[in-house]
Amino acid sequence: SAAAAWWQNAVVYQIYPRSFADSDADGIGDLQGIIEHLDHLAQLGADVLWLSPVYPSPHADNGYDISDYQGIDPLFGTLADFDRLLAAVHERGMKLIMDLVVNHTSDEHPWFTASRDGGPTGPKRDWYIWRPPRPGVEPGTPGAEPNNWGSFFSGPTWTRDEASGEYYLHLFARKQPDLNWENPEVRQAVHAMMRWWLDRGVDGFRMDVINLVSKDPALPDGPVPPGARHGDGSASYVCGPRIHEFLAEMHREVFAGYPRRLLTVGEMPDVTVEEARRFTDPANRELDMVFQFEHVSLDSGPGGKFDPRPLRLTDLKASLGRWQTGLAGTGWNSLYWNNHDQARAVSRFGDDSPEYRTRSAALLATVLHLHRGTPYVYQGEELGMANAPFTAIGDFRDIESLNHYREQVAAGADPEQVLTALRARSRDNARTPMQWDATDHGGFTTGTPWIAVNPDHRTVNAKAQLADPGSVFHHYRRLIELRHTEPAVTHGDFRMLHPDDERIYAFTRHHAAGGTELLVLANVSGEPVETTVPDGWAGTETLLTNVADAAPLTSPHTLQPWEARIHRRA
Ligand code: TEU
Repeated sequence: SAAAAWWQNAVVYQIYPRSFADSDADGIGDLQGIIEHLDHLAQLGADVLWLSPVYPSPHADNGYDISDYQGIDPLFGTLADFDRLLAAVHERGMKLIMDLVVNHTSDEHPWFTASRDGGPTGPKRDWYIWRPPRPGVEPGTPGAEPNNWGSFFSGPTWTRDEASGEYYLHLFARKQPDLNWENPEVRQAVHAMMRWWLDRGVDGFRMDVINLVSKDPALPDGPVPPGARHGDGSASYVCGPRIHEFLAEMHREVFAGYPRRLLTVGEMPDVTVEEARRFTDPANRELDMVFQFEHVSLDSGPGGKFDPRPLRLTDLKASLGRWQTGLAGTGWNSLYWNNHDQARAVSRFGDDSPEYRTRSAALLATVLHLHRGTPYVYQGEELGMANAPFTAIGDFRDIESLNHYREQVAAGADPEQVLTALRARSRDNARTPMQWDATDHGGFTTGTPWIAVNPDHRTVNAKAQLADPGSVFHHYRRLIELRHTEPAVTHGDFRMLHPDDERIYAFTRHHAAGGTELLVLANVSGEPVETTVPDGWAGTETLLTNVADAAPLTSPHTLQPWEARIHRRA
């Protein structure tokens, strides 16, 4: 196996710039705001900053719709500000990775306007995916789309261009046309743009929906799930026919040209563990790691993410355990509960009531960070930030949430029921501003924030938590420190214990080379739970707990509500 890479021992902190820190009072976060708060990341011990998109964009999807890959949106600052940020990150011994969004561009990107306005025979037509209407159906009417696929953001994946009468494909919003990766000129342009950022000094990329870029050119209709309005085209584009070829080519054309070791992580909806092993096997020279979605899909019903169901702990353990085993010795896992697309972990998997909020947030962190892989912390997660108390549809900003609401209500759904699902699952839960202090708007802005700050910032904020050794922040800091000092956290073999227990999450990490073994025990419930403890662990050293008065480990042992503890033995 290849020598250990620096990112195996690293923790990545994700910043969603729009919601992190606003330095110029326009209500939207910016690069200068990030620079002013870099010490927060350094105090936490983060090794890498992943920056969600900061490129020029019409912001139909908050920057995931890019109109210029080689610039900075004036909302966020300038290229000079970016260079200052990168230097400030490097001065602190951290690294910075960019968000690479190349499944699609904005419809305002010059590539797309040229493709559209040049018409069917224009030189850039083939940079995007254009098709004539379905024969036999009146063009422009529902059903005339080239196929039946539904978009991730509601409605069909096709929008008609009036001038030519043809349709372009967009797996996401109509303002996010998909690039045609079959065209080698498109791939070359993407590679050149990536080299431009790497030459500027960035340390790698997080690659947006990168497993969707290779489509079966036949674009066949997909099956229509019961009750759904559109077909599911995923069989034609999830890890499509040429995906491994495209990523190996990107590795050759881009990454291989840099002597320094980069970090590349591919975001991959619906990726299987078998595919992930192939993507992340260093021998294949594709990617370092992927973001998989299995563990954040277990609490959804047949209707998808807006059809929430209670999570069974046994399902979560079976899933994460399979990913641990599946990539062991070959690939590498990314570990996350949260990002800018997911509801807040403490509200979704923990207990955000005043009684157990701190403890359950710290438990979730303990369990995640002690799995084998690279942990990702999403801004505010290290404070135990919770879902927002959204009341009306006017409180939401996200295109996915707004489109879903509009579509469901138009189809006759009860608006209150749709809102209930949005409150649990809307991406806006993750996008309320960072809570820096107890002042108005949480110290995020002195202007009017683009989305309301969670009113709980009066008690839940970075300033208060830095001053409190029992805070969620300091628990994350200690977990990161443990990863940096105890090799078993990074390298130990993972073994799940008690797989059938609905309340206990327990596993060991055995590091033969270091002669150490770790035991993680967590009570994922609000009741005390007695659990058996494997032989030889009673009385061992407690490395870290989330309770003030942790009793020495006995066998059996009764864990307090939401208690988590890490033990070590030689
Ligand atoms: O997300 C891709 C994705 O599949 C989902 O997480 C998606 O955001 C949605 O929640 C599906 O229900 C990536 C980005 O992370 C997301 O912010 C973008 O909106 C999307 O791609 C398009 O670029």
